[in-house]
Amino acid sequence: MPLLPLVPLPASVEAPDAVPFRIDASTVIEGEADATAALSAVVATRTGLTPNPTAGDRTVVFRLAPGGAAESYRITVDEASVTATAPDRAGLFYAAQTLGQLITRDGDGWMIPAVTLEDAPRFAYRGVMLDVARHFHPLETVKAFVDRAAALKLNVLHLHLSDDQGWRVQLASRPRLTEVASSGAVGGDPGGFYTKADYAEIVAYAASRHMTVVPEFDMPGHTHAVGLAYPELAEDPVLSTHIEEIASTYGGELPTPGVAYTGMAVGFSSLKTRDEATYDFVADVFGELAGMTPGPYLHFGGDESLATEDEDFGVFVDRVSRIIADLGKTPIAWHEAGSRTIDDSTVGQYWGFVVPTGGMDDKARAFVRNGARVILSPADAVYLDMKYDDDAQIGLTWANGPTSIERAYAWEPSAVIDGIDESDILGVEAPLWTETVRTLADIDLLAFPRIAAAAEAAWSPADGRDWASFRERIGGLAPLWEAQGIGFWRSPQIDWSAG
Ligand code: TNX
Repeated sequence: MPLLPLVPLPASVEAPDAVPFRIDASTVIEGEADATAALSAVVATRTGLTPNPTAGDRTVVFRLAPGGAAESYRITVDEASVTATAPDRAGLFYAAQTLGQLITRDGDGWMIPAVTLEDAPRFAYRGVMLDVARHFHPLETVKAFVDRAAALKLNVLHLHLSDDQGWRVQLASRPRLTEVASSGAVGGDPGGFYTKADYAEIVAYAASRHMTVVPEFDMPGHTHAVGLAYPELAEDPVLSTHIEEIASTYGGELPTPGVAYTGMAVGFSSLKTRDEATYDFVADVFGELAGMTPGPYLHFGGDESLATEDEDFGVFVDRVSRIIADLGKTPIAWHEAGSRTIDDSTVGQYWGFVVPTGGMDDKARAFVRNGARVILSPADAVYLDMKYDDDAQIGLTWANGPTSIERAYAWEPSAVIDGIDESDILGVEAPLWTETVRTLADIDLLAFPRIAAAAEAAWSPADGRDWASFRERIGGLAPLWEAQGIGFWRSPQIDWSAG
């Protein structure tokens, strides 16, 4: 018997050898609205059928029922009915995603096999990040990415909204950020920005798929674009051999004050951390962002601030973390900020390797010592922007060379950092940086199938995870992904089923 193509792997599945539930034009899908909409959409995409919700003799029902962990759900499928219950709407939405993956076809038509299934997430924070700064990605692309991520039970969309190449969200308090500093991108490609209405639309769209938006304004480094809009806030670029090497390897001009940066180097820009005007800026941009963001987190970056004096970096991250906490939000910072005095509530995001190097694990442990938790984004496992292999057309290789699907899968969150155990881990996030990524097709190619590996690390019980099983299960998802128009990478490591 082939494995059921369920990703992330549910906590428990029993599949008796029994008559399946048939899906045809008279199948009724009823109950809680988000879940019925989600399943109806998958049924239509996968089968071409548009079930009639008012008449029929076989019913799928989504029903809230108390009991069980947040986001958990139960499903029973037999010949006569499909029943999904959950304590909350997110759980029912995830039940719909699971049912969508189970839809298959035999000689008699479309069906869902008989199963009894219980499921609940391992971690509360299950994220993907999209860098909309190196390349701008329009609203429709972001929505498509949300649909893809939510289908894998990911519940956080982290948007990297500012970097050296551009500022991507309009703010009334600092209008020049988008008027002056949003038109560029890596390689001289067109830039762009989200209006406040666009941002609200992303937040609402994500919420309808049970995803929380975590917005990031990266600082004090990664801020060349801020200097285009407000030159008085930014230091001049600091050149180094690294910056010169990147320019000669990948092309692009060296960073120049007042000129949009279109290259791929990092670590040359800094805000003026000793000027009070900078903290007025920080209060404005995060204050306005807090008002636009219903979710609990605001990310302030803090990574790779190589052009900021060490002592100044400490003062800066301390003050910014407090500004955000005073806004009633929980700050998140990349792990570099962990070695400094910061607001105790600050969550750390670890981007070192699966086997930590260079003391990055120490920085991550500091957040836990403060009493906060850590998000794991080990770069050589979950960075979706790495090449799959040396022949890949797009992607980077700095994270220990190319990242195969197997390497993206074969890591265990609680084993990455000594002293950071299950209860210290808020969750797992897979970032997609977009230096080499221009289109939704590029996003699909790099994200799929590795995003599914990250989703399984975030959702599934540790003891059920197994590469051979994952390999077979994602192979079985090919027909669904094809029907959904997802341009996944057809790795020769996977036996993609024809379905
Ligand atoms: C490192 S990891 C970065 C980004 C780059 C990325 C490319 C981290 C917090 N920063 O600035 O886009 O590598 O893979």
